[in-house]
Amino acid sequence: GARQMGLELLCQLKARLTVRTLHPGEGPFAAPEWRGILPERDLAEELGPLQTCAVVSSAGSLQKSGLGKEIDAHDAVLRFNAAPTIGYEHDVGSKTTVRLVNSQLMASKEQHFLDNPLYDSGVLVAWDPAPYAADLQEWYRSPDYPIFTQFRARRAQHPHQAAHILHPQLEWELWELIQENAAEAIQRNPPSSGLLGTVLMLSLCPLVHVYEYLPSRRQTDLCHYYEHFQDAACTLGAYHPLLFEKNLVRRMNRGLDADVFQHGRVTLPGLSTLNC
Ligand code: NCC
Repeated sequence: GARQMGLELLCQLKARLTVRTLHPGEGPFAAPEWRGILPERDLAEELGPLQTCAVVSSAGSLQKSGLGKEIDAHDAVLRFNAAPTIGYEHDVGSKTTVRLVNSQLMASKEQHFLDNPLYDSGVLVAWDPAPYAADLQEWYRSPDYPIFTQFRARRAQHPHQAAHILHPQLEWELWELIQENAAEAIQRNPPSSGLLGTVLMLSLCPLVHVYEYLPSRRQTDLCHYYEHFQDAACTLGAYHPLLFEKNLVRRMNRGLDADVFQHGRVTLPGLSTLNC
């Protein structure tokens, strides 16, 4: 039945995905300008043992959710890009354990990635849309946005904050899985930060709740809970194959459909708990 299919999907994730950050000294990161830049410890060591993790999408439908307390009760909370907590605690909580940022944001003048205090809490994990099937060298030569210079600049200004770069192999491994499980050809762009962050937490945590990635009854055209900007593409996708990603997560959900509808909450078992 449907639940069995969901477990099979999760097992495919576990068997096929490379969920890790870059190690010091590998490939192009052996160059002298990278000395001391990439962390010696991986994310799992950095965060210590975790039982429950929350992934908080940036969707406008988090407004008036009242989910803040529930979100903060998790051992670790992952947030995305420029999503703030100050002023939005009631709906999204105040704890930030990991912040996943895309390279477009890192390079954008308006976002002030190097000095906005928004980026000071938690461990940063940076990612960039790598060319399809590229190796590290090829990606290093032509990232989508200047992730590498920005990452080094951030490390120089904040030497005590842990910061990682996501291994880009994950993007296209996930994309292949999304494509195999879709009924039509999807756009050849990497998955959204939302799915990457969810999979990252599935690799670190035995129990993961994802909030407002699958839209609840509060679904709205409001793009983000923290901005007056309306665009249905934020929820359904344009560049990212969002609709297809979300369909995959819907099938993997172990929680009730009513929890999605009422609370925007998806429940997923961590990859380490699966007996595949
Ligand atoms: O908007 P964004 O995403 O930062 O949102 C983070 C993740 O939350 C989920 N989401 C968001 C809004 C919404 N209405 N529904 C949702 O489900 C998505 O899973 C999304 O990934 C990104 O994925 O990195 C993205 O980043 C923004 C933008 O670069 C950053 O916010 C920085 O300003 C992209 N927006 C634009 O390029 C204009 C967005 O396409 C993807």
